[in-house]
Amino acid sequence: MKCSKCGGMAVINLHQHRLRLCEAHFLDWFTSMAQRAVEHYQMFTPDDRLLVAVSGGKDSLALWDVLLRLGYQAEGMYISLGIDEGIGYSATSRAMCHKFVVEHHPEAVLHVVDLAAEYGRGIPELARSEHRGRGKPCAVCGLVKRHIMNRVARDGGYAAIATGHNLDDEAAVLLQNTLHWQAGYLARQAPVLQEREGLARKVKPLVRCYERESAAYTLLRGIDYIYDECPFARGATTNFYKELLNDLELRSPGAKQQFYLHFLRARAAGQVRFEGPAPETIEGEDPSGLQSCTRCGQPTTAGSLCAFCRLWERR
Ligand code: Q46
Ligand code: ZN
Ligand code: ZN
Repeated sequence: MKCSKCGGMAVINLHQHRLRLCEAHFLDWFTSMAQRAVEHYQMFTPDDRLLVAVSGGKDSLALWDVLLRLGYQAEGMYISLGIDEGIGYSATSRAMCHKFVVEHHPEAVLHVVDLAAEYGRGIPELARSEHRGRGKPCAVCGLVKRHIMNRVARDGGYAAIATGHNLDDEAAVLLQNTLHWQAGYLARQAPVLQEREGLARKVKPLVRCYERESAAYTLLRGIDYIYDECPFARGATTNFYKELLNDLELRSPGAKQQFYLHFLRARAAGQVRFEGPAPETIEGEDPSGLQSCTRCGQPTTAGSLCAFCRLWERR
């Protein structure tokens, strides 16, 4: 298999783009895909300070690496969730983030918030004391992560929070929302979520890259990452939709990309419009009528205390 650009030995076949690329051309291509998304969706400029949400996984570390190589002011932000479940998930993922800095970008800044050390409990204990958890701690975890990221971004004056969501993630969510006709979510699912009422701007520079491409990128760049998924992600419904889309992609290369990018284009052109109840905000509540939490100052509709602050009231 030969590289479409230089005729050298190709290491990856990008069926959906009809491209086969050697290592050097693939690394350039992946980086320019991110840069083009940043420009196309007007995510940020080189003058902006960014907070990159890193989990120790391939997508977020690939994103941080790409942004630093492109010269952006990108600081990392890792939240230690206190998840062990017999595989030391949080300890290993945190170690991967530190290893990335030491081995690839010793000048980079990594912020770490340790949930148990700072607030007294990790996600598994919090989920046990909270009705949202009901055995699956992901609802509580999502709330906690959104709140802490937003706090750090706001307190540090960052222009945006960048996350490593890739095209597979976005297409799976889109399929799920479409099958359930979740109009509020379909109206809002986007590569950029604008800043509003105390909620930081959020951007996803890898939305045009497939998951296998970010995996190939980290491998070729020699970036070590945590291979295990969070133990609580097993059986997640998003994985089911990803598998469906991967089957489709096998039969029809480019199907995932078309599904997602054509949705964005059609909505931007006004060819499709969605209206519906607004999706969850930072505390998991409707964003209309927001006021400030009396304890932390973040937006809430829940009365004087936001959902995050109320979490810590329960035992
Ligand atoms: S980290 Fe948290 Fe995820 Fe683990 S507990 Fe669920 S939400 S699965 S991305
Ligand atoms: Zn080449
Ligand atoms: Zn609060």
